[in-house]
Amino acid sequence: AAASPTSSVAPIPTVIPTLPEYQKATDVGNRTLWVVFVIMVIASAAFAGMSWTVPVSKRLYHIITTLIVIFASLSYFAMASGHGIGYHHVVVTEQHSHVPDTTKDVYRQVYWARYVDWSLTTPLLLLDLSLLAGLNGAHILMAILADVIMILTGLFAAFGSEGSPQKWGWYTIACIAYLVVIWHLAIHGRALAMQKGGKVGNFFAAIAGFTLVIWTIYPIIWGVADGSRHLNVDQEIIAYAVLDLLAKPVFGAWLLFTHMRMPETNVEIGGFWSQGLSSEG
Ligand code: RET
Repeated sequence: AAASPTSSVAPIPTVIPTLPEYQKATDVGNRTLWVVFVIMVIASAAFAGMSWTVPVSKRLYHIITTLIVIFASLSYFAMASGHGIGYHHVVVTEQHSHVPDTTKDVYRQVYWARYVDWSLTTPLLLLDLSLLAGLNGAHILMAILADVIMILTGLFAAFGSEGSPQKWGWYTIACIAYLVVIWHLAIHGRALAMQKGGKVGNFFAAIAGFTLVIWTIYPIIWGVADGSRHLNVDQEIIAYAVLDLLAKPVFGAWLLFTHMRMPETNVEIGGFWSQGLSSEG
């Protein structure tokens, strides 16, 4: 719709800016955040309570798993009370056939507190699974570092500009890091656990398979919510809430209850862990 150079009237701008749009959570999203906060607190108390039913030397999974839900409680408290939230700015151009194109500034909420949570809790979840499979220190370290790269590059993607390689570039890098995590746990870890044979092998295959499915939904939700804004902020909050409940309290309860009835899952860690300086039961 460009004005012709010989036209006597002032040229009509080809792009007309319109009012900015703010995409943020409503009461529905906010209430969801508070509900998940409460569930995470209950899970923290329950898992901590369970750890007192076993001697210190058998508490490693309890401690790791309790910390996972404590970190989740902290991040949900932050998000529900309005902390850890930023705005991502995008300029959206809307094309029209008979009138000039319009551009709109869109400001969408980014709950960055999630990434702080995930950068601490996903390594701890991997540690639980690594100990169960019997991975060695080198593999545990690589899996955890690849996981931290995945979360931090995911955070960069969330604030990446759309008209540049930033957003989907960082997203691709995060997905590659995720493949490294999958290789260590689902392929190498599974093979190791199966070598241990019997119950532990089967249990690892089941809980690692569950983890793989749940974790893989996160980048999909990210793509349709943060990435392409097909889900609004409330829907995004609900989707992550369901996943977080499955990945943390449900995963944790499954692990700890199975550990209780299956002594073969014990981690043999001597010295510093179970005795320390003053030896205690
Ligand atoms: C992002 C976006 C970039 C690409 C990938 C992602 C993966 C995230 C995962 C998160 C898992 C979170 C868990 C939380 C526990 O409650 C960062 C979404 C691959 C796998 C298990």
